[in-house]
Amino acid sequence: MYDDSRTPLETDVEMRFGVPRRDFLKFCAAIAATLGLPKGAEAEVAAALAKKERPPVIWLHHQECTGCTESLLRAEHPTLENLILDIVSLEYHETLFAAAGHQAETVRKASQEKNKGKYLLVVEGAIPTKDDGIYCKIGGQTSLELTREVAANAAAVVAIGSCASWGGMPSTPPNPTGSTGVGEALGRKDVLTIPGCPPNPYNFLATVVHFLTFGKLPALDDKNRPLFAYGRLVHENCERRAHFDAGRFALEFGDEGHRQGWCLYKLGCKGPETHANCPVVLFGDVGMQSWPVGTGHPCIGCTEQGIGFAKPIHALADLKNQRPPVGYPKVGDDQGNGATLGAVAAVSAVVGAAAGAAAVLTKNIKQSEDGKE
Ligand code: FSX
Ligand code: SF4
Ligand code: F3S
Repeated sequence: MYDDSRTPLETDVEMRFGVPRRDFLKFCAAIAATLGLPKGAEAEVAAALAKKERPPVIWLHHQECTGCTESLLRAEHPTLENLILDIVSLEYHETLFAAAGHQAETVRKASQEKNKGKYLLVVEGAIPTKDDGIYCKIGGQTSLELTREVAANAAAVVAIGSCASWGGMPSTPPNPTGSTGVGEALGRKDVLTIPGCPPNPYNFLATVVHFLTFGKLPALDDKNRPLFAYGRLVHENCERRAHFDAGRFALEFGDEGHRQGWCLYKLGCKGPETHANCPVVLFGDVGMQSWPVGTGHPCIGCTEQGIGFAKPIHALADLKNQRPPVGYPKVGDDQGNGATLGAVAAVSAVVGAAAGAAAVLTKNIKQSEDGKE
């Protein structure tokens, strides 16, 4: 039945985004929540997204696997094509462009000229700097030359993924091409970073939405990561945290503890020293366990420079947080067995602490370097 209660703006939004108004508002609410905005801010987000002006974006690729773009393609709310067509104006993207060769480069140059000082430069992949950067060339220019040229007139530069943020996988020793991140390659301290291999697409979407809604980039930490996404350790929000606090660890892949969903700390989980919102935001919109630890794999610290791709996968994490969360997450089976595993784990934590077990478990615990507990 035709719904004539909608305003022209709302009808316009439905037509532009190709989704029902209710889904559009749900997306705005989810993004507002990801950004940590107060209740009611979703209306501001919706109003900003409904505006017709779309910021021009030039997206460059260098040394990488294209997983960053792939993870964005897997974001469902909205899908990338909605994002491209309706939230930003994607002027140049090597993977998604239909054009190639001189045609593509001409479009990029024209956009740089037309949108001088107004476009957003998004960089995916590390930049080789050794031997004048000859190890990666696009359209006859080295990555270094191309990025310098496009960055010169950009309103802001965003490094998406760990490769672009600090070098990531391509920069692992012996780093034969001298790979590094965008900020270091350009000698700039103002490059916003969204690390992760791949990064969570919602963190990128939320950053763009923040830019559109408030006209500025979100608050950043000392590594230029948005605080809304990287302000907390993975360990602080992990669904297995109750097991950690109770001292229940998987000791081998496939052992009883692993199959029961116990803590992966002793298998090398780097959640206790890695800042990211993976357990809260999840990946791929496929269900409650769509993140590394949820699938039974230890966090490798992919968002954290000096941890991901640097520290051996089996090495134990440096614990930065010794306090249990205020409320314990519910863990596992509550199919009529009385107490849930989470409740059992919580009780065990108290008993364990009373018995002095916690002191053994947290022997190497130290305060976080940044002063947070
Ligand atoms: Fe790097 Fe992105 Fe890892 Fe891959 O392109 S952060 S290798 S997921 O794709 O840059
Ligand atoms: Fe979760 Fe890893 Fe922390 Fe265990 S060590 S609670 S698996 S983040
Ligand atoms: Fe990366 Fe760890 Fe999240 S490996 S994706 S930071 S859980």
